[in-house]
Amino acid sequence: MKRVITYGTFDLLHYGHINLLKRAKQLGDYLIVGLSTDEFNAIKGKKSYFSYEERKMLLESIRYVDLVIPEKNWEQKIDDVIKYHVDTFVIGDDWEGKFDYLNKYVNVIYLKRTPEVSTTAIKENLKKETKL
Ligand code: C2G
Repeated sequence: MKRVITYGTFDLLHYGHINLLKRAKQLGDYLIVGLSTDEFNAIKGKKSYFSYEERKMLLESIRYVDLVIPEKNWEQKIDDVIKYHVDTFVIGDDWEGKFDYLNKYVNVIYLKRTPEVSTTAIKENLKKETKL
């Protein structure tokens, strides 16, 4: 069984996230998602609209996702890939190069981000519309 892992906040779930998760699952048979906790989001400088529990429930309802674990810090990835016997780490290419250190343990793959959609853009557009 080929196991794949990815990490993220996945707030205001949109088709860019789904495109990523779908392609991630195509790289193996079992997909683990390290979901950023609300506390780790604060460290990342993000405040998500949905709580960790709400974002976890959404992710667990996606057919491509087999397991959701909490992402609490930047340092846990090596332990995670060992603990969960992961073969491949995958993430969007906005992170290109940032996780090459994991190459010692797993395949590291950066997938093309889906252009034009982002949680930030959604929030900005909604703000604009409500101002009209
Ligand atoms: N993504 C994408 N296309 C978009 C938006 C996001 O492919 N239009 C991908 C990102 O590249 C990432 C995943 O969807 O692989 C989740 O995106 P975010 O929730 O923004 O994750 P991020 O805040 O980048 O957290 O330790 C890693 C971090 O937790 C990643």
